[in-house]
Amino acid sequence: MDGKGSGPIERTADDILSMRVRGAGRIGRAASRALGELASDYDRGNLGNLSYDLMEAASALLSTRPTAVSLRNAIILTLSGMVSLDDPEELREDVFKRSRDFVSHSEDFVSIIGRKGAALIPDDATVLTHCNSSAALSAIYEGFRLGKVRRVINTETRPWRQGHITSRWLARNGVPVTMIVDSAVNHIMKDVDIVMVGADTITRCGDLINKIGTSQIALSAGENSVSFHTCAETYKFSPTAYAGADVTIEDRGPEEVADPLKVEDMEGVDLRNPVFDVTPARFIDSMITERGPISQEEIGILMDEIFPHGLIDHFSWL
Ligand code: RUB
Repeated sequence: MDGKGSGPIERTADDILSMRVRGAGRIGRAASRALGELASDYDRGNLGNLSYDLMEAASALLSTRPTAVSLRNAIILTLSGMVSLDDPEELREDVFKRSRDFVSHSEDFVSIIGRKGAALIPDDATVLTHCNSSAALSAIYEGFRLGKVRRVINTETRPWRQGHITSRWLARNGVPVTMIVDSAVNHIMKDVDIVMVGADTITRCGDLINKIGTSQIALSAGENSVSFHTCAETYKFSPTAYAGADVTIEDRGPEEVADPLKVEDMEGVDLRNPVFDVTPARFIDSMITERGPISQEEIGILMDEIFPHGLIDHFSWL
C-alpha cells in the first residue's frame, strides 16, 4: 500500500486492532497521523498513485474499529483536500498539513473540554466515571485542581478493564479514587453527585454510543436524580447517523469474556462480547464539547459547519 511493507498505515491499523491504541480520540489522532506520515514519506518523484494509496489506507484504517465515528471523521477531515486538489504535490502537502492540524487541535480540545466540563462539577463532588476517557478525565482533573472533586468512583470496565488504567492515572495524580466492579454501579449511585463519561459517537439526535455499560450507568443516574454528562470533542459527532440504532456496535471475540484457556470448556455457551452500547439522548443532561455544552438542536448546525456541503458524499466510497 505505501510500498514499505510495515509502513505507518499497517502499523497503526495493527495498533488499533490489538487495542495498543484505544479510546476514540487517540484512535482518531493515530489514523490522521498515519495518513500524514504516508503523505510526507511518499516518493515525491512518483506521485501518480498517491490518491489511490490514500484511499486504500483510509479503508484499511477504518476497518479496524467500526463504532468510533472519530476514526471516520478524522480520516475524512485529513483527506478533505481530495475533493478539490488535482495536483498530487499539492495534495501531498495538504494531507500532511491537515493531519498535523487535526492532531494538535484535537489535543487542545481535550484541555478545553477539561475547563468547560469542570465548570459543571458541583463543590465537594463524588464523580463517577466509566472506562478510560481522556476527555472525561480532563474535566475531572480540572475539577480536582479547582478543589471541587472530593473523590472519583470508577468502574473496572469488563472485559478489557480499562478502568484499571483510569484508577492508576487518577491515583498517580493524587486524586482519591475508588474502583468498583461494573455491577456495583446501581448500588453505589446514592454516593455519587455527578457522572462524567466519554463518547465514541454521538448521533444527530443526541444518542450517545460509549463503552458497554454506559447505558446502565445513565439509567441508574436518572433513577437516582444524579446528573449524567458526556465529554466529547466535536469530531465525535456523526454527520450521518441519526440515532443510536444507525451505528454499528463492535462485537469482539469470546476469549475476551471467558478465560482464553477455557473457551473450549464453555461448549454449548453462546459467548457474546458487544463492546459499546447506546444511551438514549433523554438520559443525558449535557454534551460537553470544546465549544461548551451543546444542545440536541445544535448538533445539525454543527455538523453542517464541520462537514461542508458535499464533503461526506465525496467520501461515500469509505
Ligand atoms: C473507550 C471508550 C471511551 C471513549 C472516549 O473504549 O469507550 O469512553 O472512546 O475516550 P475502547 P476518549 O477502550 O474500547 O477504545 O475521551 O479518550 O476519546
